[in-house]
Amino acid sequence: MDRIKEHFSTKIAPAQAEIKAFLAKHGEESLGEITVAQVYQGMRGMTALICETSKLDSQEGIRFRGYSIPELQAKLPKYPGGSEPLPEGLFHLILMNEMPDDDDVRRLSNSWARRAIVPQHVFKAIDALPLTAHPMTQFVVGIMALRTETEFGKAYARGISKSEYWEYTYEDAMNLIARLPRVAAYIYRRTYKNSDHIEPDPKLDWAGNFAHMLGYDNEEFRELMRLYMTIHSDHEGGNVSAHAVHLVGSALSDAYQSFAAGMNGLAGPLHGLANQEVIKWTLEMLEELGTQEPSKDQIAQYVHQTLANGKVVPGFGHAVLRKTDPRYMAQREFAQKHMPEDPLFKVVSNIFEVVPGILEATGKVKNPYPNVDAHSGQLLMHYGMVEYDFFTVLFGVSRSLGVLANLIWDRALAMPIERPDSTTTLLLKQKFNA
Ligand code: HAX
Repeated sequence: MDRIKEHFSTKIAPAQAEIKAFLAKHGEESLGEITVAQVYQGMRGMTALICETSKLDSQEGIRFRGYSIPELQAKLPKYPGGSEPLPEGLFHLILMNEMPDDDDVRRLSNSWARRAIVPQHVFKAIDALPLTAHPMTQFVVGIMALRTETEFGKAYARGISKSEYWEYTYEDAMNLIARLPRVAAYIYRRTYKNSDHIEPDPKLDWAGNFAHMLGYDNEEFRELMRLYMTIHSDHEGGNVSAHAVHLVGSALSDAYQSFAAGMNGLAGPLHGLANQEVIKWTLEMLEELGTQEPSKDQIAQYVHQTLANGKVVPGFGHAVLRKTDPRYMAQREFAQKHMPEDPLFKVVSNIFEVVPGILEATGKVKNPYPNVDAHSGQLLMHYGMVEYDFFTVLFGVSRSLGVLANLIWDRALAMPIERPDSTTTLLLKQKFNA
């Protein structure tokens, strides 16, 4: 057993015992009532899942194992000479519930570099798709093609004890995390760079190597990738991608199958695809207004037009958050530090000032403030990554850290198959004599 796995294995029995004792004492207590509206309206605010790795507060935003993003930026290990947190550290923190040191992070970088070999048939499966296939479609095909490597699937077919499930899930999760940057970079280079592929550099960290394989080898872009991969990783358990992975995994579908399900959820425009929609909407606005420096009045007019056309303003609003997303602020600070004069950053800043007031005035948008997706595209565009259809794939690579850490815990804690109850309008009306 490798050292990381061995370290994780020591966490399982105490966590199981803690939950068992808690359930024995408080298992029958109520967490509150479920209203009819909640059942019809996306289960909003209904506590129905356990996610140990992170927790979202509507006012404050995300905390990973109790740490806010600014705290992570201060405390997580950095690449030598760098100032952004390393995603390896984030993964260690959320999986182990322990702040990592430099050795922990180096061990993870090395483990993922060792595991990063992608079989040729994965590239062939992607190559079978037309270049017009959306990068998220190519990504999901790549993930499913990787599934030939499933350790869990093979072990289950052989016949293993329930107590061993986590071990094979751990192997699949670690292999998948290690291989995703290669698959994602392959899709990028194939689709936009004439299949001029770049070999990995195993001496680099996970995110730095990803930047390198994408073809962006300057240190600032690597730093952006480290930050990006850290802050997009996990957003508690109920968002579409996290919940989809947990749900599908609960049927003992393996990490590849579960993660592919989550990525199909991330590919929806109300979720992760919003990061491409934001930049598309912004560029369309600039084109329609015929200027790269629109005034706040011009932006306001365009926002009103978007709403009048029955569309959402991408990058704004959230199902849980009721304040500006700290992930947005972390990206804004990166822009202020590295590219304060970037014209597109100025447009994004003006949108940030204009949109909340307009959305608030509609009287129906519960959160008028920007979410994580309102800023990421501008940062990528600044470094020349202009192919915005690809942006959700970057989000997906990062999201693997959170959802797969959770999947390992799901199997370690022997979480059962998920099967909530459903009802019908007729039954509800009968229940309330309506
Ligand atoms: N622009 C226009 N209208 C919006 C809006 C926005 N940005 N956000 C919410 N609304 C509308 C909703 O469409 C809804 O309208 P109807 O009553 O006519 O159906 C109404 O306001 C109430 O919605 P809500 O309760 O405030 O929001 P929800 O919890 O239902 O939805 C969404 C949350 C994020 C899906 C929503 O705010 C939205 O569509 N935002 C734009 C898309 C986006 O940025 N998505 C990314 C979210 C973050 C994320 O997951 N990233 O991956």
